[in-house]
Amino acid sequence: MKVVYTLRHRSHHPQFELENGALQEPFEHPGRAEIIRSTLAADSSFEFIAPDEWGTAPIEAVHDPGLVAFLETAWYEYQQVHGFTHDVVPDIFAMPALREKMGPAREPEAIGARLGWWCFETTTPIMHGTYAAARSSVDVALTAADQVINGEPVAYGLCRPPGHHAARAAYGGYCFFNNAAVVAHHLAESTGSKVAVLDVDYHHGNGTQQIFYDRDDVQFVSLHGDPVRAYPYLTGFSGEIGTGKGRGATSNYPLPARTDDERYLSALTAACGEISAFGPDVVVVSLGLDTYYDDPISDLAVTPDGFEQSGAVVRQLGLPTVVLQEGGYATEALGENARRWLLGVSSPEIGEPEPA
Ligand code: OKP
Ligand code: ZN
Repeated sequence: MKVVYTLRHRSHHPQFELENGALQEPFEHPGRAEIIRSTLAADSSFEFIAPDEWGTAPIEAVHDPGLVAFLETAWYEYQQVHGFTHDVVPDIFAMPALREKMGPAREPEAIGARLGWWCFETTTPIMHGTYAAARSSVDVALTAADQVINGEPVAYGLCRPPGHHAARAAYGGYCFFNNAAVVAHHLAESTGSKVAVLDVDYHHGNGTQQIFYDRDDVQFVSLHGDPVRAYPYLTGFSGEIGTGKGRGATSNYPLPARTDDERYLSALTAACGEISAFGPDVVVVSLGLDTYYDDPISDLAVTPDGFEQSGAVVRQLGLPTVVLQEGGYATEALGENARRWLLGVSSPEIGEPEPA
């Protein structure tokens, strides 16, 4: 299988995450992508290629150009005004409730306030190399999609930073640009095909869901920790099914804590049944491995065998498949968990029913 990777992800390396009112070691760090890279590199099933450069047009096809422009210059503007050398996070948020009865706000001019205009939470710091890394992550995703357009049955984009929380006009949740949404839109536009996005990250892919919520050419199907208890809390409920002509093209499977392989695979099989019914030409997988039983920020209970079987369930869709890395924070296990999922999705001998 082709693996698209670049070391440019390393220029985004948060010093901290501000969570629960405290600074803590970042869960989302360069070592995540590096352990996946080294684990796959040691297995001859995987062949590495570098990403092409795609520019900003495919990003601006799904994101507000103002978000792209902000992320391109935010660090430099912050330097000019404050001269700080540490990572920056917002200290004010543009809550619509603040201007209730007074009409909507406009984007502020002060850089500190602009941070809270474009960002929705505090665990996604910006530093010098953030924009370059986020752009490279999109390039990785689009290059993986290009492999599939050119006939590969499956390709893997080792994206970092992740993307599925990035909304049309807001970043957060470790995500800046929505790699899966950029790819799904690119596939739909450039090939005229119907696309399914299957999001198996522990956290609901609010950004991807939002971007396609009113569209009938891109389906969004997600399995995740129930937002009653799990980040991002505001989306991912089972009643969210799309709107307008997109009604029915969104499906959510909120899962209880400690969901094990058996129950996870049965939900995944149901989700894949909905994908087959939609009849897409290609599937994009947002591959979060934070459903792992030992993930430090999540509470499901999927094992490495469960990951391999999950990949096999997706392979049985029989569709060209673009797999994009999202979360997964049990760093030591992350490379092997990715390897097992990818072997499952690409190996005919895995997951076939036992001969009678
Ligand atoms: C990104 B991905 C909760 C803070 C959560 C952000 C988590 C982002 C997960 N107190 N911090 O979906 O793996
Ligand atoms: Zn996640």
